[in-house]
Amino acid sequence: MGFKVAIVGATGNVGREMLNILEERGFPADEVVALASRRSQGTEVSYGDKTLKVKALDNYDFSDTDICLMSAGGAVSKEWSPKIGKQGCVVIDNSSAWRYDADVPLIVPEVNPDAIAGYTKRNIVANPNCSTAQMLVALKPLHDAATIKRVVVSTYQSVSGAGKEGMDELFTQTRAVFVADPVEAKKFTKRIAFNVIPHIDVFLDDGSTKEEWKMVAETKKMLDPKIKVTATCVRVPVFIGHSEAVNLEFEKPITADEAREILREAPGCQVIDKRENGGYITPIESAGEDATYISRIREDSTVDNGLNLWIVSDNLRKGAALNAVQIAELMVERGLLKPRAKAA
Ligand code: 11C
Repeated sequence: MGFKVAIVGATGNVGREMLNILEERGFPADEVVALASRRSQGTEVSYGDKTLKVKALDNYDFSDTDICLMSAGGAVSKEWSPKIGKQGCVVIDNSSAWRYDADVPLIVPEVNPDAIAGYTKRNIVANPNCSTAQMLVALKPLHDAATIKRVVVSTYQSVSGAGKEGMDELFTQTRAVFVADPVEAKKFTKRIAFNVIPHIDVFLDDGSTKEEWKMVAETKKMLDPKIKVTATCVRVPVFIGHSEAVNLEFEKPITADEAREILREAPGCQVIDKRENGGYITPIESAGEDATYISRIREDSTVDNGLNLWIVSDNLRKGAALNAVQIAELMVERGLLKPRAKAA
């Protein structure tokens, strides 16, 4: 007997990708249910060669559902995840609502799989922010080898991180520029077409943004609370794929060649690092792929034991939907989930 899986937010960018990935990876689901707000009730979404009709979240009974993959934003998750968890259904939540709660594990399976055991307190597991997830897939094996002291990261984040509206805005503005129509900014604070915007999520009192703060807090929770992290997060006119320029300072010496060899063997990582024209990854090539790609691995001689990396991944997959499905797979592998049928 397989599992009954519900996807909340099934009509969004990440929800649709969750359905694709469950099917592609052959997740042992007997039944998959697509849920969303009443507004989307009846919308059709694809799950492999099946078409699912979206049902309304607010009158769905979770008592015979085993796993809920939730990607409906923080407010919906705050309200619904505890109620769903109390019905015995494990919630794997893609929002930031529960990530920093001490009773909720925040998991990237390649980084901190053992922390999954903590899910029992609330029946909720949190999925990290996309920028943190891909960075830590690459940093974990290097931290194990030489102990990272400090991370300086600048991100180049695609518009799909801001949802379908973000993608539509890049498309519409680009077309408007070409046909000399007025360019309107709605989703983003400034024009994104042919521009970059150093602002993602809200501003905090210290001048950083919440997106930057998330990279700090989530790295400390998942990898090591002793690591110092400073981040600058920037939106760029790319549809899919987040890129990151990362500077690392280690406690112990590590050469670029050693780092390259470690990353070649590391789970989830793919090294593309030829020092020639085009011998590196760009976000376009990462779209639709599962790997976290690492290029431009080189020593930084301006600090002791310094390295620079370029890290790219599909933000909708490893940064969101794939990681959520991998968490569900981890729970199945560890025998933490057992299919349950509705009591007769
Ligand atoms: C972006 N990283 O690119 C964000 C999207 O905390 O899960 C994901 C926000 C989050 O805009």
